[in-house]
Amino acid sequence: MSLVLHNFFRSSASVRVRAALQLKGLTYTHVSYTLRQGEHRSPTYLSLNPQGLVPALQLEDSTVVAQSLAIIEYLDEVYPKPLLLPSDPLDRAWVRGLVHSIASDIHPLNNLRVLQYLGQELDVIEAGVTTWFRHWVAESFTALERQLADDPRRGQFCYGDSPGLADICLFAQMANNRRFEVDMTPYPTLATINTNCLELPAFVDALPESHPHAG
Ligand SMILES: N[C@@H](CCC(=O)N[C@@H](CS)C(=O)NCC(=O)O)C(=O)O
Repeated sequence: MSLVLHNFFRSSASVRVRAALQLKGLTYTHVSYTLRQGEHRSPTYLSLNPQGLVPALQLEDSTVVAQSLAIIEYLDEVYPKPLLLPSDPLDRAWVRGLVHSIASDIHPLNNLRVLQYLGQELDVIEAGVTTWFRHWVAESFTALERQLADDPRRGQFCYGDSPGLADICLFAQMANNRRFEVDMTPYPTLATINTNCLELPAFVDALPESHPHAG
C-alpha cells in the first residue's frame, strides 16, 4: 500500500502536508472528506483518527499519523531529502518559531469549527467572522513581517534559498487568507516569499484548486 493522505482540498493543514509530500517527491493517494458535511466526524474516520481533524497520513503498514506538523516532521526524519527544517538547533528553533506563529497562533483561532461556533452558537454576523479572521492573521503577520524583513537568515524563502516548513505554513495560510480577502500590502516580505513558493510545482500542486477532488 502506498501513502494515503486523508484530507480535504480546502483545508490549509492538508495543504501543508501535500506541499511537504510533493517537495520530497513522495507519491500518495487521497481520501477526501467534505468538512462542511461533517465527513471528518464519521465513525469510519474517527476510527482512523480519533482527533477528527484532517489531515492524517496513513503509512504503508496502515499506521496513522495525525497532526500536520507531526506528519511533516516524521516525513523529514524518514525522507530527509530535501530537509524542511535546518540542521543547526538554533536555526531550527528560529524556523519553528515562525511555524508556530502561524500554525499555533493563527490557525486554531480561524479553524472551521471556531468560525462555525462564532456564527452558529454566538450569532456573530458574517462580517464579524471575517473581521475576527483578519484580526488574528494581522496579529501574527505583522510580527512575522517584522521578523523576516531584515533578517540575514532569510533568502528567497523564510530560511535561505530552499523552501522549508515555515514557507509551507505561510503558503497554506495564504490559501485561507485569499478566501477572506486579506490585504497583503502591509506584508511585502511575506507576499514575496509566497510568490517564490508559487514558482515551484510542488507548491502549486498543493493548492486547493489543484486537488483531484476540489469542488
Ligand atoms: N493542528 C491540526 C489542525 C487540523 C485542523 O484543524 N484541520 C481542519 C482543517 S484545516 C479541520 O479538520 N477542521 C474541521 C473542523 O474544524 O471541524 C493540524 O495541524 O493538523
